[in-house]
Amino acid sequence: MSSKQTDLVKWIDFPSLGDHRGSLVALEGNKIVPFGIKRVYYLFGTKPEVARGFHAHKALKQVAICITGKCKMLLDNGFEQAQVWLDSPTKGLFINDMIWREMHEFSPDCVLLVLASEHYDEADYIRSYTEFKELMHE
Ligand code: T46
Repeated sequence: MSSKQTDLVKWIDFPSLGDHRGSLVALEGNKIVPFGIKRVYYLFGTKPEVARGFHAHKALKQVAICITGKCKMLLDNGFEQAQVWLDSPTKGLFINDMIWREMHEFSPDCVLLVLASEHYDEADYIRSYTEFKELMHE
């Protein structure tokens, strides 16, 4: 394994604090979420035939959670790929830095919540797959 190659699929199981009224999941930075949370955003109104992502981040770490519905996440560390379904509000997918990601096959009801370790910074994006592969293999 190259020193740059990171594990692709890392799930975090969130405890569900349920009672007769329903369920509740609490997400705390630097506890169950393995970084301080600086930003939260969510995708909704997505379309099954419209894929998103197609980039990597130089430094950003994220946890993605499908609160409702489902979508397929493709992850690529420059050496291997994995595809997983995000389909549970009690499971988070940790996405490390320098991982290419694509989101496909959103269900019409999908709400994808993302917790991010940094504020938004377009300069942190690598939007060329060729450049990403070159960086991972140099
Ligand atoms: C990621 C996947 C899972 C902002 O202004 N602030 C933000 O915090 C974000 C995330 C986006 N934007 C702007 C940038 C674009 O003009 O919102 C627009 C859509 O963003 P983008 O095309 O990057 O969206 P996705 O769905 O391709 O990717 C997003 C995140 O950007 C990315 O970090 O990992 O969701």
